[in-house]
Amino acid sequence: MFDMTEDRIKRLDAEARRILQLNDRAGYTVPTSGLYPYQWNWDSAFAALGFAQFDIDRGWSELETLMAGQWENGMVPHIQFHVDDPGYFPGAGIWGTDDAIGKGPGRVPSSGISQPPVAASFALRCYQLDEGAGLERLRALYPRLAAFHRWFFAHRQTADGAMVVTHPWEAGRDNAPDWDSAMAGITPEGVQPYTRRDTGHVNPAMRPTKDDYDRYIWLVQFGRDRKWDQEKLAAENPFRVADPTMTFTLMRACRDLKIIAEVLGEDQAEISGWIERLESGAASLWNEETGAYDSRNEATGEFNHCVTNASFLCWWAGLRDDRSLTVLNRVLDQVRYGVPSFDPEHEKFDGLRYWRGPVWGIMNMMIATGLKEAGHTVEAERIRAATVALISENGFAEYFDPQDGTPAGGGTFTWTAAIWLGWATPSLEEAE
Ligand code: 9WN
Repeated sequence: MFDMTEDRIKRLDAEARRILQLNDRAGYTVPTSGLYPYQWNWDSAFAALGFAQFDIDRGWSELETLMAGQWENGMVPHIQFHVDDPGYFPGAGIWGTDDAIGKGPGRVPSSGISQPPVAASFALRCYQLDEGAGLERLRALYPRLAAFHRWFFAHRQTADGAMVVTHPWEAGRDNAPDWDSAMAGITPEGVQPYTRRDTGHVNPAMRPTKDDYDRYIWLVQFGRDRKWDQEKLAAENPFRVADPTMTFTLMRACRDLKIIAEVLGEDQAEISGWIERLESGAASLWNEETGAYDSRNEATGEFNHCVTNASFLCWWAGLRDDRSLTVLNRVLDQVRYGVPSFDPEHEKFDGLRYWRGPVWGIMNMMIATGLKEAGHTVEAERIRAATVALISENGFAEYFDPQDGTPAGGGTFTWTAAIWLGWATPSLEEAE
């Protein structure tokens, strides 16, 4: 189905492998050098998927360094600052997690929030590529993965079982319109003077605005002032948004963790309970008015009326409820390259500004994988073919304009290379 020569496919595969190796810092992978010089949580799990296709040992070790940064309370932080780099802001000193409650001694310096928990899903993928030999590595990771999931239920759960984010960065969709209502409730007073580094690497029109950044830093200071005490943050943080990204990635991760538990002969009762809670949480995020899953501002209890790429992670989560198909097809018809991060028909759509319009390879991958598993092969293949075209025409960028494919953000990007190798590349079909 792909109009590409074998030689072209081989060159793209080689380029993707080269990017992973270029971003490899011996044991962990940076998303891209310059812009993101540290180990990010969900980027790292995607990197494991990419490495697993050609170097399974490196796939496992990526997950092992990621989980080694786990706090005593179970949280796996969104950034691990292995070596100091002035090219990124905010660094370890601004997060101030040295004396954070729940961190524990001897941990790698880190941020104080987490990110979508996709690690268990890619640990399972590593094992599927390494059955037998990988068993002991899977066994060693299991208690850490379980503790990570348990942390979400202890500290990120709404009354109805959905998962909240406590900072836009926690969702991994930094400036998504989902956060606008909660961000408007913050007056960023007392933010210490700072210099952004991201806009020195990337065109500012492709990045969040200053208004957003002031609030990002205000929220970091808010957490730091409370020593990242989750009890206090749950009671006082004005930013708590029930989020489909967190809810759906955790639901998938719990289903995958359950399969891992079965492989290892571990008891699955606790995980089954988690999945049930998440199913009830997901039900609470269905917005009849938009015809899609939505985020909800917990301060007001109101939906944000945002149709985003996270809305369509429902199939990745294992939900077999097809009410979102109509809206998905409407959105797919508006753009060329898969599922944009925001509804192209919305007045706030901005095709280049980060999570307010651009298309992201990782989201296309999770959405299409879920669709395929649910039997929606037409939509799944449509998204995959669009991603193959996108990357082969525009390279391995961080994200892209969904209409014309303009590459945006950082280049030579780890997770774009990873999903190429682990999902998009036509050479996977030949291997089948
Ligand atoms: C803040 C690394 C990360 C991704 C996020 C993406 C972006 C960071 C930033 O880059 O966020 O965490 O500084 O913009 O939004 O999903 O994990 O690639």
